[in-house]
Amino acid sequence: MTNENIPNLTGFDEAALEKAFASLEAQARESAAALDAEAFRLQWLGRKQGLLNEVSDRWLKAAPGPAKKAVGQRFKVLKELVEALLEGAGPSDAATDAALRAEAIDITLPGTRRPTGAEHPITRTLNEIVSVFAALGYSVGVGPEVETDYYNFECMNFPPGHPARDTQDTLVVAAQERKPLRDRLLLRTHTSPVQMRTMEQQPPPVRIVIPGKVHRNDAADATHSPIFHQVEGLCVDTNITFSDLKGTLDHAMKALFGSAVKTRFFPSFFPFTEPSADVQISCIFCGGKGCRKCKQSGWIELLGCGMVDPAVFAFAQEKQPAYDPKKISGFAFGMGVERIAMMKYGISEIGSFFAGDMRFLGQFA
Ligand code: 2U9
Repeated sequence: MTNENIPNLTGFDEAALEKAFASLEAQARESAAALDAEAFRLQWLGRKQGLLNEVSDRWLKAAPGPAKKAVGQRFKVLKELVEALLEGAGPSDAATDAALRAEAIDITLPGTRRPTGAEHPITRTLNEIVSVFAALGYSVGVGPEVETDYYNFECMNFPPGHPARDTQDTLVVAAQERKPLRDRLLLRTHTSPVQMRTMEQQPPPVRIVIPGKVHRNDAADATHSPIFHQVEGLCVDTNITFSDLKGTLDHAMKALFGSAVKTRFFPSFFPFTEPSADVQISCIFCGGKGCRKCKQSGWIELLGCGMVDPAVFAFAQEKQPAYDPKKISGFAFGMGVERIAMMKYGISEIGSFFAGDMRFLGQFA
């Protein structure tokens, strides 16, 4: 736009002034939108070539006496509009500099603190247990948390309708009723299905530990949670005896709780092992003298174990004939990770592991 855009006024009556100033206001708004602030300022407020000077010279000063006041008032409004548009116009280089300076990083301010995470106490305990067996040459296996009835129960020697199924408080997947029982889906109640899947994949010898999450429809209390973690182990080879089982678990408990710990084995029952045993360790709090933690007995029950039942090997044999109970034998064991972590860290509520309270978790950082 040049100064030729300022036409001569055709008259000084209200209507002519209204039309002339309205047109200028529209031009000012257009320019403000199109130009950066400095170009806009020069165009309208420039000392020599500025359009407002031109308007002042050609309209205001040229106005006849009686019209001067009306032109002057409208000129003042136009000038205020131009100044207001300048305030809000696109940034000049100088304005950009100022804005950047305002946003610049102040290197004298303290930095943003990003706290480092830490291993969850369950993960840590689980890894510790796994490491003890890894050092004995065991591999680590993983498998699905949603299992079939066959792998969770049937092949583990819980036949359909077996009362021991009830003791597992199983959470089942909905709408499975039309499938044959063996294919129905459920949340695994133990990690044993992974051992069976491993045997189906490879002939003996097998030495594996399976850490993982399991689910039971248990009411939550200080020591029970419907989700918890297990580490189970399986060793299958020729001539594996109950002595191998005792020696392995005695070593594992010493590695986990200190070399002074003793173990003892009591008869127990599991559908998948025969014979079965519960394992106690000498109380790690009182050294076996008797205290509140061990209910004055000097012993704490920590895990279960046994020799793999020939009926379980018979299921493995359907896919791997080498699991012939006449030729091989094996032991298995299982332990609850939460229970061990609670003992190791002196935690009284199992729910603390899953509540996500940073005051609890932060103690393990
Ligand atoms: C196969 C054969 C046998 C796994 C075993 C236990 C004993 C046991 C419990 C400990 C506390 C579960 O976490 S807990 O609630 N487990 O006592 N588990 S023997 O036996 C197997 C596994 C796989 C093929």
